[in-house]
Amino acid sequence: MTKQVYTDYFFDEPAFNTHDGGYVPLVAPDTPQNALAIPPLASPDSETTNEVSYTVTAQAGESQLLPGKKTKTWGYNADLLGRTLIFRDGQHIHVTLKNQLPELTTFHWHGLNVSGPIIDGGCHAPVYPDKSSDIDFTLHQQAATTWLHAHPCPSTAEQVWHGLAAMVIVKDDHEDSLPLPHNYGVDDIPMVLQDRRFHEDNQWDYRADYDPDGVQGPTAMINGTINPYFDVTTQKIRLRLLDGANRREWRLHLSDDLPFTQIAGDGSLLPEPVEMTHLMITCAERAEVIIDFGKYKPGDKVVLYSDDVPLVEFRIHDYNPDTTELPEHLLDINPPAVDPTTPIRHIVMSGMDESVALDGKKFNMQRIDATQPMGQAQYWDVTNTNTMDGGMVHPFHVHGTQFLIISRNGKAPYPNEHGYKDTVGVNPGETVRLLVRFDLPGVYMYHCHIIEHEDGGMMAQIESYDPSLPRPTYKLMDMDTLAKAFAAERGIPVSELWMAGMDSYEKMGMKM
Ligand SMILES: [Cu+2]
Repeated sequence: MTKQVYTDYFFDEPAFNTHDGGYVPLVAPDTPQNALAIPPLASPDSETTNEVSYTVTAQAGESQLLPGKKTKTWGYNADLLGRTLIFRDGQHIHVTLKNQLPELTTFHWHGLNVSGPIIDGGCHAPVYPDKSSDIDFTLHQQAATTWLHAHPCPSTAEQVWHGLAAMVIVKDDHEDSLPLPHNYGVDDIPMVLQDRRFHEDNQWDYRADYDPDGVQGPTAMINGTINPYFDVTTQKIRLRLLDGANRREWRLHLSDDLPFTQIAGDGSLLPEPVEMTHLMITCAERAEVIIDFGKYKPGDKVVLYSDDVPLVEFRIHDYNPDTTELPEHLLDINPPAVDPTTPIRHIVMSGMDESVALDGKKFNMQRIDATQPMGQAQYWDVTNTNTMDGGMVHPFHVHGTQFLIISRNGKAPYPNEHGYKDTVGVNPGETVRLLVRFDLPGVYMYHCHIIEHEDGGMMAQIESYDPSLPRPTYKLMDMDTLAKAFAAERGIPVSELWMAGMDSYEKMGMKM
C-alpha cells in the first residue's frame, strides 16, 4: 500500500495572513549566513531520581544578529530566547523564577499541565524587577514540545518580541523507546520561528512596528539566528518547530518538494505519523517533523522555505545510512468520555484590529468568565466569526491542559491534528469542536494567540474546580496595580504609560 502524502496546507487560503492589509512579507536576508544557534540545555541546580531544581532568570543582554551593532535583546538564562529545559513525566520540578529585567514579567508554561493561575504564570503571577519567586509542581504529561514565555497582560506581545521565549521539552519512557532521533542539537533540533524588523543601529522598536493585528518584521529569525544554515550529519533529523512569532503564520516546505513526516503536534505524539510536503503552523503551535535526507549526498543542500522565502539551508555532510522505519502507530489516544447531559460550551472569537473580543467582551483580569468541574470532559465549540473576505485565522489557546480536536464545521479535523493540542487555528466562519478536560483546579486563561490580540482583550478565563471541596478564593491581579508598577519601573506617570493592549481598550472606549 502506498502511503498518502498530503500536499496542501489544510487551512483556508483566503484567510492566510498574506491577504492582510498590514501583511509584512518576509524578505531573504542579504547578510552572511550563520550556523543555526542551538539553544544550550539548562542545567539543573540539583537533581535526584525524581526531584529536580532549576533557576530561570529573565535577563537583558545583547546579541550579534547582524553585522555591525549588537541588538538589545531579552532572554531566559541567555541574552536572547533561552536555554532549553528538559522535564520528565512524573518529575517533581522546582523552579526559582528570577527577574533581572528593568520591568515586571511573568513566566508562563505554555502547554504544561500545571495549576493556574500562579504556577501557570499568566498575568496573575508577576515577578517584579530584582525579585524572585519559587514554584514547584509534579508533572503528569506525555512527551511533547512545549515552551516558556512571558505573559504580563497587556504587555505579553512586547516582552515576547524582546526575546522572552524558550523551549521546554517533555520526555517520557514511551517516547524514549521509539526509534526517533533523540540526540539534542545533532539530529533532534529545536527550531523557534520568529520574525523581526531591524531599525537604526540594528535595534528592534516594538512601538514603531506596532499593529493591533500583530507585529511582524520582514526578517526571519530562527533560534535567534538570521540567515541560518545547519550541518546535517545524520540521514534523518527531527525538527521541533515552534511558531514563536507574535503574528506570523509559517507555511513550510522543502526544496524539491521533499516529503517529510509529522510525528507530533503541540502536546503529544500523533497517533500515526503523517507524510506531507507542506505544513502550516499558526502562532504558538508546535509540530515535530522528521526529514529523511537519504536521497542526498554530501555537498548537497536542502532548503526549508516559508511561502517562497528561504528560512534554513541544510548542508548535507557524510552520514551513516539509517534504515530505521518509523512505527506505523506512535501513540494510543483514549479520549475521555463526555456525559451526554453535559452542556456544550460555546466560545466566540470576533473582530479584527482593536475590536477583537472573546464572547463579545474584552478581557478583565478580575472577572472569571466560566467554570468547569475538574476531571469532567466537555465539548467546547469555538467559533471565529470573521468572514473569509478580509478575515483571519485566529489561533485559539487554552492554558493548563491539552485538548483533542473533534471536528471542524462538523467535518474531520486535519490529518495532522489527531494528537493532543493546546492551540488550534480557527478559520473565518468556522466552528472547531474541542474536547477539554482540566485535571487540576485553578484559574486558566484562554485566548487568541496572535499576541497583540490577547493583549488587546481577545481573552477570557475559566475556573476549574474540585466539586467535592469548598470553592477556593483566588487572588487575582488587577490592571491598576500592574499599570502603577509598569509606570514606576519606567519612571513615568501612569497617564503617560503606553502598552500595546491598553491602546486597544482605549480606542474602543473601554477601560482595562
Ligand atoms: Cu486573533
